[in-house]
Amino acid sequence: MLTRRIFLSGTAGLAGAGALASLGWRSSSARAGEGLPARPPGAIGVKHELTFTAAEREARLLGPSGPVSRVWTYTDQPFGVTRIRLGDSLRAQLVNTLPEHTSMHWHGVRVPNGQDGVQYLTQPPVNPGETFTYEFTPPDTGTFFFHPHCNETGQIGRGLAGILIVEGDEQEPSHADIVLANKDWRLAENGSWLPFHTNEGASRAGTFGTVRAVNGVQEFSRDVPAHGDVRLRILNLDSSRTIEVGVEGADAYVIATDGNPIDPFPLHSWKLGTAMRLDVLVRAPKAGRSFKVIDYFSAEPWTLATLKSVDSNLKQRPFRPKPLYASRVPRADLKTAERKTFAFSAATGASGFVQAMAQDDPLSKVMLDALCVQDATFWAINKASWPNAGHRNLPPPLAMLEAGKSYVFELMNATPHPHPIHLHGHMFEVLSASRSDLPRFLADTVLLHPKERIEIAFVAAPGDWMFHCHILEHLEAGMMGYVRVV
Ligand SMILES: [Cu+2]
Repeated sequence: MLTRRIFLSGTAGLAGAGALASLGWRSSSARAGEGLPARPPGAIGVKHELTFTAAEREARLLGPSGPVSRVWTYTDQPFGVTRIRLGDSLRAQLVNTLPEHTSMHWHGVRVPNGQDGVQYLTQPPVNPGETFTYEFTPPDTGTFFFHPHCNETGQIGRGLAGILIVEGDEQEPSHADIVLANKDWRLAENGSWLPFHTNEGASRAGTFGTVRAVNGVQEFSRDVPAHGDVRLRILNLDSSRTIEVGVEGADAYVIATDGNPIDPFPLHSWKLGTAMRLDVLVRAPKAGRSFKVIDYFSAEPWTLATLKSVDSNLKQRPFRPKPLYASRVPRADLKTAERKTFAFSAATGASGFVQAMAQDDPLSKVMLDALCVQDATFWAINKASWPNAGHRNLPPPLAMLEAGKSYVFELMNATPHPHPIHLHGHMFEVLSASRSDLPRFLADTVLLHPKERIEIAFVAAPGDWMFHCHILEHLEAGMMGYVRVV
């Protein structure tokens, strides 16, 4: 099942007493996640040898008595959860039994570039009948996921995504740890798939599903221990939909953004564009009561999950979440950081990618295929659109960076639509956002609102790293590029 450890034994309460502290934002001079406790020396890591078979499987997505749909998944169920601990290593074999090529991109995990799972850029496509083995030791704790990087609308649209949790960040164990993966299904009434890509959606805010779901089901609910501390790991795995997460019926604190620990602060609401995650700690109410996780971004508030308290041996006590152990992400030196500007806009028609690549550039030998992009181009980054099927070479990088050097990227949205912007292989600090009132936080994907300017800072790691909007139809229609770090 999708949860584990639903009832931990023992009654380890939170130490100390006192009224609910008002934590509020940290002052603007504080860095995201600074001042969190250091992690005690860890245990020796475990080696996990796992097999993920990308396959077509049957699922009743419209309910237990509904028709069968043919999902594409890595495991028996969509969005299977793999849990490891910090220091553990992963040897993950991808077996492709699908009718088209695929890969596994480890979203948010700071992997070596060769393990990043981007067809054509970091590895050859894994063709039908082939296997590919990924090997790495995740350097950070947190809530991550993995997915293919070509035909993302069609493959993720059918359910091809998995969740990776790296544990070891809790000073005090929570009493329940529940994954909530938001993803709509785009289904006809007979359970067959509707087109995942439409020009209408791709040129606007994306094509939306017809059936809302969390963890694959339409009304997700779960029992939790009364008065327990419930950790919710909320992932937005949808192709298009932005959600704005809140909790009703219980006190809730944000404890991590995209898996990165943050000084806990009360959750009012938090927007998650596609691919973004939020870890929340909720104090469950007394037995018989329930609390709800709500999406306020919908036309009407939408219940993502209902959590119902059942009898436990925990006592009522003050709720003051202890912060998670501090992040290990290297912090940019803002005094020496080099600034670069990226404008996200509609396609100009002028191709930024026609400049020829040097013959000896290894990428010039690599050809794109029609599976990675759609034939219509609507979007661009710095006036360059990711080439569609008519262009056989990868484009040149959007920027050349120096490994180990600090950068501030200024992201500017020149469109009337929000774009969740993702940089592979890094966690960056969100320094400022012109249209959002946000604390500083660490992230791998940031929601860039219409006409907004956002500054992010990071230390560059070597490799070719994709840099793109995570609305899947937007990246397939041009809003994608990469940076080269040498
Ligand atoms: Cu976009």
